[in-house]
Amino acid sequence: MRAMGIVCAAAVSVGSAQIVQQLQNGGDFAFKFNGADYRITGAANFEESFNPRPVFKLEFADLNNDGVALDILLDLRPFANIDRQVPLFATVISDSPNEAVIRWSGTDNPNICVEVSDDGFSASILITEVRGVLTGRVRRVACQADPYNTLGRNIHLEIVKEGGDPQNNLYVKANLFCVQNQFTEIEVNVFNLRWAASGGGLSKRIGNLNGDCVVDDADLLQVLFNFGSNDAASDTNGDGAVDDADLLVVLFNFGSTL
Ligand SMILES: [Ca+2]
Ligand SMILES: [Ca+2]
Ligand SMILES: [Ca+2]
Repeated sequence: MRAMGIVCAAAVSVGSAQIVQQLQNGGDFAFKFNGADYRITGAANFEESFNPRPVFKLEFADLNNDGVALDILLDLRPFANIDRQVPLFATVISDSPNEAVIRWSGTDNPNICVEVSDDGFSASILITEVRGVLTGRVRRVACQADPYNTLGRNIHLEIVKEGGDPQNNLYVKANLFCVQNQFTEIEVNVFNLRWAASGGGLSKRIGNLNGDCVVDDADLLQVLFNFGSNDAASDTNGDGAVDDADLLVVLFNFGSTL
């Protein structure tokens, strides 16, 4: 009877949690960049556009230790082939059981000389400053297949861009040819950002091994059939072994659904 009590409590807590907690529970999200425009001013002057990029997965972490584990490292490689990750820290603007608004923002001072190549622009530049802000509205949707086929589990949260350029932009300060003086300085303003994302779902960490919308006997059987092996798909805590710890994770969360 005691076990049943734990099972019921877990099932209720997932369904009624605030959206921010639900997004955090997923551990990561799929980010789709659909394009943007950018304006370069200073030592060079022109305007161009970024094309859409393939979907990539962004892991959540609490990088600034403020208790909100929704911070991300935005990889610049997909955008301009720049080997640098910019930390964007999450701020919760609003939160409820059905909808939340989250802002990711951060500043980075890499001081690295890189060869950038992108749609319409190619040069070596010294990047001195990167600033970014993304604002998204997170909405609860029916638990369903990940539309971007990236996370390896079903999702139940979609994230759409919230607000205009002030809430969604990227700024880069750099020097052409990696020579730092006033004659080589350029500023890059990225605007009209178009993006969308999806996340949430029930993660493997809480015992949803098959990636569907419930922790149930299918997950339990998967642990039992792989018990004693090192099957990564059945390893809830990622310690390389399928053992009683994983079995307990499934049992404690048994009945959790979205
Ligand atoms: Ca944080
Ligand atoms: Ca399942
Ligand atoms: Ca394990």
